[in-house]
Amino acid sequence: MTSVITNQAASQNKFEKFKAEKDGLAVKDELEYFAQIGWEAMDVTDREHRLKWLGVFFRPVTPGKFMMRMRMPSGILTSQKMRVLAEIVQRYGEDGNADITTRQNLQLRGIRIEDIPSIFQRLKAAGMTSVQSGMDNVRNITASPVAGLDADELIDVRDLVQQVQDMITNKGEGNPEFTNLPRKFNIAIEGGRDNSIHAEINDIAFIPAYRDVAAEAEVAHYNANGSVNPSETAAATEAQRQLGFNVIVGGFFSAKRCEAAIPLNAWVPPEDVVDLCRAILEVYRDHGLRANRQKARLMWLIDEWGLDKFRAEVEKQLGRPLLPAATKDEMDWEKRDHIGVYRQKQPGLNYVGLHVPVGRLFAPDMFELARLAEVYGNGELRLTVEQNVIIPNVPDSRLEPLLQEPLLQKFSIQPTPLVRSLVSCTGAQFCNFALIETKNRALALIKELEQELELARPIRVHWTGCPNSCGQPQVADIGLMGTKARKDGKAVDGVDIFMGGKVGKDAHLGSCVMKGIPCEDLKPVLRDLMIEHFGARNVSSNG
Ligand code: SRM
Ligand code: SF4
Repeated sequence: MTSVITNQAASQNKFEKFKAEKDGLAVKDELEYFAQIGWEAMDVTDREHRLKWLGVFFRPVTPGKFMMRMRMPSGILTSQKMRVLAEIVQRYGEDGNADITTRQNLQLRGIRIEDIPSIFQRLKAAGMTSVQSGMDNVRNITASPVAGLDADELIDVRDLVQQVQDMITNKGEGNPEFTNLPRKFNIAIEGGRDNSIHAEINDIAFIPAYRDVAAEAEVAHYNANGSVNPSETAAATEAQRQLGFNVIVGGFFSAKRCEAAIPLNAWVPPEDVVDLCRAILEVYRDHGLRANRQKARLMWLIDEWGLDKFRAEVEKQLGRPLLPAATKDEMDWEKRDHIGVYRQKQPGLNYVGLHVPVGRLFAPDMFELARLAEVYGNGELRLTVEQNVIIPNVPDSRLEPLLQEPLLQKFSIQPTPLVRSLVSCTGAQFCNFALIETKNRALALIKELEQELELARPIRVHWTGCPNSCGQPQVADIGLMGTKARKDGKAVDGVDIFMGGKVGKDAHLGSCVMKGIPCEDLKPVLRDLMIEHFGARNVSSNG
């Protein structure tokens, strides 16, 4: 079934026009042809837009060297998969690298169009896909990076995440049912207690919550009889509580507007997650606003309709009523960053979180990570939304030798406190939306600050190169958003500063507190903020 676009205004938007002319996914059958004619001869819309439906991104900053965005459900991959990806980027020498993204994913760089058909074959053989990872599609589905390992988790969501991805992408082959959404769409499924997925910034997020079956039975009985029969209530409490998810919807960041997700007032058992995702996506696909791309994310539809109508339409699409949300959810921990060594729920096993500075990997790092995962763990690797990597399933007896491995000098389990929590989007090195360079600048500046400050605790600094907010400055202790500032009458690289972001339990978004700080003047500003708000001290003032 192809999508039904009911919004009449759709025809006004150039993106809607080219999607209506030819579905993005159609370029899948033309890859051999593109490889033959080369990137310069390709139709511009195919090259710069439709290829993103396959996860292949033309980079105007590095013409001819494409970026490939994978899908990594729950951020999980195997050593074999990592090796295949390493071999791909290795081919491109200095141009090739890979970034761990803020959605627990990998993006490969340096890719030539002539290699794409064979790369796709290799990805398929290795059980990987990059399909529908860009443009008006559902992005990588995030989950706790320690799903299935964490002794305190409530629901192991790995299977669910895979099922949702399979439904949306037709098991990675591509699914035209969901290739013409009004805009991008983010889904996250949390099974743990610490909101490791930033639930609040997703279009749909599932949050663990207990439905109080006993209380519901009591209310139902009271409604039917006007009184409560103690013996029946006692029987109902037998079943006690049922574990499932509360659902929140509409969270997003864009240059125009940023919103935290709001409760849908719905609780679902795990077995209904796939169906509910499908129903919400269908409602969004068929009724989402399409006239103006700045007003097309799910929250704009919820605004237009009101939450009650939106919920009712979702129920209609689902074909059954939704239960109301549980009164409280179980996200009651501070957020963990998973860096370091931690015991797993499986006796005698540990997971080891390695810090990857600003998420940047090169082919030798990727081969080494694959080797370490095989030699010390069970070959599995996990990625985090903080752009780091976890080696799980390391037996106690293998821990010490793992910690002695040379790669752990580069990817430390004990990074210094500011570097530890640094996150950065791609920035001007590869992204044409960027107003400033981010990753290298972020790392250099934070290292300088570490020389000058003593820190009481990690401070989460997020950099993002433009107002699109891929680096999530609104969730940071200190968020830095690229802009053009003025200094001595000239336009220079600058940032707007965000503060007040809270992650984990009771998460909420930070807001802009200072505008247009030139990057060359940023260090003292950050130093003062860290001293004033986060208990940092000047190294020189110690004695
Ligand atoms: Fe993003 C567009 C990179 C996470 C909001 N994002 C882009 C593009 C594709 C623009 C482009 O074509 O150059 C960037 C690719 C640059 C490159 O070469 O790497 C880009 N976004 C990224 C990544 C790689 C940042 C990173 O370094 O980690 C993240 C990839 C995640 C993934 O694996 O899929 C990434 N982007 C995000 C997030 C964070 C999140 O999802 O938690 C957001 C904010 C949350 C949200 O979407 O609500 C985000 N990206 C955007 C937007 C603004 C969306 C909007 O509604 O206006 C754009 C621009 C757009 O879509 O028009 C954008
Ligand atoms: Fe590019 Fe802007 Fe996203 Fe950074 S925030 S990756 S500069 S679009």
